[in-house]
Amino acid sequence: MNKQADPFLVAESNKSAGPIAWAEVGRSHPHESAILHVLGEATYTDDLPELHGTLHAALGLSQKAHARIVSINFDAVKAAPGVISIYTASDFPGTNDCGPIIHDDPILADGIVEYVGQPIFIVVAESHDLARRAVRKVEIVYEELPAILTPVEARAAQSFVLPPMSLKRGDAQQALQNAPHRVTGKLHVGGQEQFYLEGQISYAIPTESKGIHVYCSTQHPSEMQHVIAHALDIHSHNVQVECRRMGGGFGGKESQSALWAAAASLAATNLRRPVKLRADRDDDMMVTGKRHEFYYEYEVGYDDQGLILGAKVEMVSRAGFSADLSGPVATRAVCHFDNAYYLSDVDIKAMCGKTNTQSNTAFRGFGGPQGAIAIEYIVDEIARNLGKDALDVRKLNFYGRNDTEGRNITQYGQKVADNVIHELAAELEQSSDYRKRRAEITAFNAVSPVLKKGLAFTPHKFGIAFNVTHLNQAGALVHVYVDGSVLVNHGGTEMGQGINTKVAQVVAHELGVSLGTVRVTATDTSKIANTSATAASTGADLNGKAAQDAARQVRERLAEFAAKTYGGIAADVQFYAQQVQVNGQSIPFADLVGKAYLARVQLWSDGFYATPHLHWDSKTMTGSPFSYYAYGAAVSEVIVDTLTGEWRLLRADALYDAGNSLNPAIDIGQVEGAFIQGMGWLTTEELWWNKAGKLMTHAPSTYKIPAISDCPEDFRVKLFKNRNVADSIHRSKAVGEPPLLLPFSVFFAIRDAIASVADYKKNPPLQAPATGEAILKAVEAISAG
Ligand code: MTE
Ligand code: LUZ
Ligand code: MOS
Repeated sequence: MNKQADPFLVAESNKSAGPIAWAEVGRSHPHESAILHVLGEATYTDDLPELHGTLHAALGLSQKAHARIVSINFDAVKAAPGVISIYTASDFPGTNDCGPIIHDDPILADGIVEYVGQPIFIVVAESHDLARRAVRKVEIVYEELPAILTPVEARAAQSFVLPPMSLKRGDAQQALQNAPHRVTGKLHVGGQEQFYLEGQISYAIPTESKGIHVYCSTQHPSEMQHVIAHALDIHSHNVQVECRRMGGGFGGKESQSALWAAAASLAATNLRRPVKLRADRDDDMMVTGKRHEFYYEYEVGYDDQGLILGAKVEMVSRAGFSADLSGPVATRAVCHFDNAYYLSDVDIKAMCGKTNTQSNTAFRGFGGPQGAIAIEYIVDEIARNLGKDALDVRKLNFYGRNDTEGRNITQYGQKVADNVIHELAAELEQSSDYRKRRAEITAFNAVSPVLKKGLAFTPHKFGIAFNVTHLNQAGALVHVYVDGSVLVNHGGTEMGQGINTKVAQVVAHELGVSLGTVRVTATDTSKIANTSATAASTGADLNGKAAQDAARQVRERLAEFAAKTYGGIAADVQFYAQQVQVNGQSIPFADLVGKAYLARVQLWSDGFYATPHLHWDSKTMTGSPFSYYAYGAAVSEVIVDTLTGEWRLLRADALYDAGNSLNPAIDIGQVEGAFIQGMGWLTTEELWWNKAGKLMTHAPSTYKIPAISDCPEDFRVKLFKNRNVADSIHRSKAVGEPPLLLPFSVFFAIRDAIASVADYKKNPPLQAPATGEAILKAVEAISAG
């Protein structure tokens, strides 16, 4: 992998030169837990020392996709070794529900089961192993009901978890009629398992007077607190939820950690003993929701150059049996159907198909990738129909650069005020040698009958902010201790993405101290109240701003104290390189803090941030839901064996707009990770349910995520030099989700390689994931006749 020179190291070596050169943000600091990760010393929930008397739970799961439970016989479960107790839906003193928005999501099935894998009961036993063995001994009599197993079936039956959504601008029908050319088609894009390395887990410890302390691997401690409080019918102030870190979340622990947290809490409260519930991989995959699979039908009109004149699309997602976050996911899909392209006349419909399968949920990109891949598929077809290079058609359709150029209002009415896709694409086209390699590949394919190479360039534009406006808020606490060391707590959660490192950098920078003196503690609902999920890529944006606000208040008090003590005015006091510059004197930060304490200056503060200028009308699907856009593009080159369907990614170049990156090393890591994860989604990761609705790909033996050997040997990831137009934290941009769209280029490179079989004259009907089987089918389809 190519490492780019770190421009920020220059500033680092200069750091005694003064406040201009000194910086703790914008530098490639290692992840705050990097050493612990490598040594295996980072504490995950299951690594916490267990309290004396800890018991272990396991869940009993439905074997039917849709059925009425006629009877349950627990005799053999009760008689199994080590079993302490069993709980069912009726044992919740409060509401048996963990739905994050709509309350249609039972924690334990009550009378009716709606998918294979749905939890029905909890068994508590003396060990994890005994609990797991005992649950299997249950005898359940079901009366089977008709099941809906695919989104297409759901649409046919008008079975939806929410009313369908619609967004129209202009007159798509008229535009289609007037267009010189039209393309129509269908596309199917599969779902994806989050496959966090650490599975779902909660460890619930009863505390005095109805209290409960829950250690939970979750992106959303406050939501866990609410669900537990409602389920147990106690106040939120009785519930403390804590998460030091997750071994990955990827959206899968935004809402769906709640079931495990509530189940463990119910058992712990009843037994007055600590209870741990840890899912093994198969149970985790059988129970929890995944990325939404989407099915699209589209009709698009375009001119001789490939300019899109009108577009109609209908999308239906696999929501699963309950709503969960399917509504906001579909909304984000609708708001990303444009991707980087201006669509003057559009008619978009989105439906959340209710199916008797796992309730699908957040996964990196949150519907954005599903919206954008549809238009990319269409643009790819337009280019092939016109015999043009797809990059040229893409560029032609890009949003306008500015007001003068126009073409800069999205289909939902937000102005694209920060467009850099033209410059970014031009830079990548150059640095990747796109044109030269295109010619080489065409020449290679002409003489290679079986092995075919493919190349594709795909751009993205991704809206940053929760599309549910009120979620765009965050809080933080900054404590400066008398010795000058700093402790930070914020509402975000660490899932490996480096939020704690970034927030610590922001605080260190604000106080002018080195990163080493700042420590970030576990996320805890008793410290910051009413937090949003760490999601929508906004973690560092929101919590960074909140922590900066808190640190600024402490600094201002210190500046005032310094001016009072040493002379001069507070506004002139500077904090950098562990020193405080006041009235011509340089005082070590820790010395000033010690003196301020004796003078009874408050050395800690809270901070708060709410993203400004956001609004959204969900009825008309219009407004300005995003704070800004993050742009990127990638070029991928593949080689495909058209006889076996095997393929390799030979080289990938990615350019990502992280604004003024807070930490270039972490951001490059995020881009690399998202790229490979997205590549898995579109290629090898296939979710497959059998005719009875049972997910058969529920372990790594049958569900193939990318391995290190699937990463391209030649992987060139760079950050685009930019500065956020929006007033984000140090003008950086979010990085968590958007780069998941970069490996669209892998999928379209595979499609390009397949197209060469028919001399680039036909559109291969390649569906995602492009498994070996899907590739062979597409080759066969265009080879015939
Ligand atoms: N990176 C790692 N290592 N592990 C994760 O679970 N989740 C992704 C992304 N990057 C994830 C990750 C998702 S889905 C989101 S929304 C963002 O991180 C959340 O973190 P941030 O907002 O702080 O970037
Ligand atoms: N919207 C969004 C959401 O854009 N991203 C999210 O993760 C999310 N989560 C809950 C509700 N809306
Ligand atoms: Mo990320 S899907 O917003 O947790």
